[in-house]
Amino acid sequence: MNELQKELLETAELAENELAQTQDLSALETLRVHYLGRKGRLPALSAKLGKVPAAEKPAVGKTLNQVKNKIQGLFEQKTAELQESGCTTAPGLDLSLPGRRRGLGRKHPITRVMDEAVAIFRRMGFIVADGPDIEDVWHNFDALNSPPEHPSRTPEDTFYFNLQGDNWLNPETKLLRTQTSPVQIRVMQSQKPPLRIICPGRCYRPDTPDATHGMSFHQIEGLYVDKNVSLADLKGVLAHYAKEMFGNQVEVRLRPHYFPFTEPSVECDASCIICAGQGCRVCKGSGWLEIAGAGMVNPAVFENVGYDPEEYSGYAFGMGLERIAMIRYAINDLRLLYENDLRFLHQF
Ligand code: 2U9
Repeated sequence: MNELQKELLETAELAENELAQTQDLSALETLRVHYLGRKGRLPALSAKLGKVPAAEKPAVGKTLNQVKNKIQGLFEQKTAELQESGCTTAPGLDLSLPGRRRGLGRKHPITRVMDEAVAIFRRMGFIVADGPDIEDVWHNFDALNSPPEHPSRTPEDTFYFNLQGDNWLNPETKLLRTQTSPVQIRVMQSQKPPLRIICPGRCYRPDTPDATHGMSFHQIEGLYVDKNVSLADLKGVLAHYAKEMFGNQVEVRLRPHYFPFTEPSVECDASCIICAGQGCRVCKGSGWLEIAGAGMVNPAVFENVGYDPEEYSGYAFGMGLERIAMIRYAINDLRLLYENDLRFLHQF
């Protein structure tokens, strides 16, 4: 058999194999150009016919025609096949399949705890107030009676913008708020008592992240200012909040503490919801869980915003929401809340 004849038969076989594997019209067209196009494989082989010895020409010419017809026939057949099956695009796309369902979203555990706490305080007559995450030193520290030497004000414990020398002591320097208290300062500057507000929101502190610390956290702070407000009013509100949030059997206790913005200051514990006060791993054997810091607004704070401390008194409290979510949903590592792993978040 002549060399060209062999080549022609090999080409026919190759084309047949490749066609069998083709699943869509655009790939088929690419293949057609490769074999039958003007600069394709068959025209190239046809050109070689001129150099075949005269005696062999008739036989080789016949094979050439047979191969050309076969390949053309195969292409026509495959084109019809693909058009009929409606498969005009990539393989694996079945247009008759139903669409993909969008997964139902849900609230992040922190958002759930925040919404719930807000709802509890709203039922007690508190109004939600909002303010900027980027604050200045005056609203975040000075107005709250925080002394310049307080360690929480150093750049180790607060995120400052454009830090230069000791400009973090300048009242105008910008920072990321370390608590939501500056919102209360702004509300007091723009409104007269009586005032009953809560300030939920994100706060920032440069901690090294671990199981119980991140670089930001969420808080709800509350403030009530009126005539003749007492620590008993504060305890009543915190007790009612604890019962609503953790269950009716929960008791609260206040322990003395110190904050610059409140005087006297307390920390508020709720009886442990895991062991009902008996002592367990979660409450470290004490039977109590710390749920908030609080106190009577320091008269110096009232003076800073232009309220008369002789006429008005008030209480304030603050609580971290991550801690509540961790107790509530038995989460042992805070970082799980911020990794955006839907396998984790979909459980709540
Ligand atoms: C004004 C006056 C006083 C808000 C308060 C706390 C006590 C407190 C912490 C709880 C856990 C912060 O999230 S936490 O780390 N907060 O202990 N916060 S009293 O006092 C105010 C607020 C505004 C004008």
